[in-house]
Amino acid sequence: MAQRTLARYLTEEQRNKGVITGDLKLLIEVVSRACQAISIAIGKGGLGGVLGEAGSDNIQGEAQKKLDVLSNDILLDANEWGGHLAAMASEEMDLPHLVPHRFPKGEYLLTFDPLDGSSNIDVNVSIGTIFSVLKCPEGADLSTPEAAERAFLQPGTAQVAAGYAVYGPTTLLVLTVGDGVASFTLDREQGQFLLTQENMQIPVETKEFSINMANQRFWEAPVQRYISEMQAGKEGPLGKDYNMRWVGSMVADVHRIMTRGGIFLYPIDSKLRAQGGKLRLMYEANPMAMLIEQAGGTATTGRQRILDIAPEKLHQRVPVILGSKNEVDRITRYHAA
Ligand code: AHM
Ligand code: MG
Repeated sequence: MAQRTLARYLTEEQRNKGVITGDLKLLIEVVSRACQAISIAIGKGGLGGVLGEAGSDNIQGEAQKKLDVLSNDILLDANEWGGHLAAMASEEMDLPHLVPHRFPKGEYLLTFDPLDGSSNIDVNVSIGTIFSVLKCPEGADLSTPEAAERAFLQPGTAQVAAGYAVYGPTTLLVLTVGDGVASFTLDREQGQFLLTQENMQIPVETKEFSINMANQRFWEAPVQRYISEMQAGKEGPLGKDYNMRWVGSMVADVHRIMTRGGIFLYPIDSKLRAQGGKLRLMYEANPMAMLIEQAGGTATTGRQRILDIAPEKLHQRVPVILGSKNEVDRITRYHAA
């Protein structure tokens, strides 16, 4: 049987199932090509002069790596001329990027974290790109970047597509258009993504948790309780031994959960209280939550379904707990108790 490329998968979602429009298909193809370009740049590493600091800070006050800036530029350049987008927003830019007047404007909004897991770039550990697609509201004011921010402030339930690329031993694109989750592997010789898994499903039970234990002393009581119960293993109230994995790149940690289950937590803690959490809602938590739910998992702040949050600002941060349903449900109960 012929290999199913990403292009063919998307054409079938459009033509046979009517799940996506032609413009959304084009948008996702363009994003996938940008991810290929990012993958090539990452693969060159020290030989391509792409490692190290860029010498600038982003809106969150974090030092940008050269690859953060390069990946952001690749995504902007690839997406601004195709006529499928109204505006883009990124972790690396204070304000939305409007489509320049010389290009036609489309009906979609794209948000992305161009290179997630920045602290892992220079040490050759898996990193990724996360993206989310929204429809631009009718009559939205796109006259200035400041005004355009409002168009993006839609809950995660409004996303029409979400995905991530993970740049690991292989480069993968994991995608949902609201019709389950499919995973594509980059064939480097052909230069295209080929479908390698359809209908990804997260096991409901797990024996694996993912959290930065260095923050333990700052956690709230429900998280303290849940993690200590897992650490207590077979002899504890959960009656089984758990293992722990923390890559420190959300894409890699989430991809492991998409593949074999688990629970990922970047909860609120006393250190993060003022800023609301560590991970960003619009281009980290929301796209991951959509993918996780589409694969049968659950994603919450502990107190609210992530996809239901009404965003107040573009770079808003939120607590994130996601993964295997039964485990996420347990810690949600602990938050309610
Ligand atoms: P980034 O987008 O600047 O790379 O930050 C987000 C990353 C996530 O990928 C990861 O889960 C988390 O930050 C790791 O944080 P920590 O270094 O506190 O473990
Ligand atoms: Mg990130």
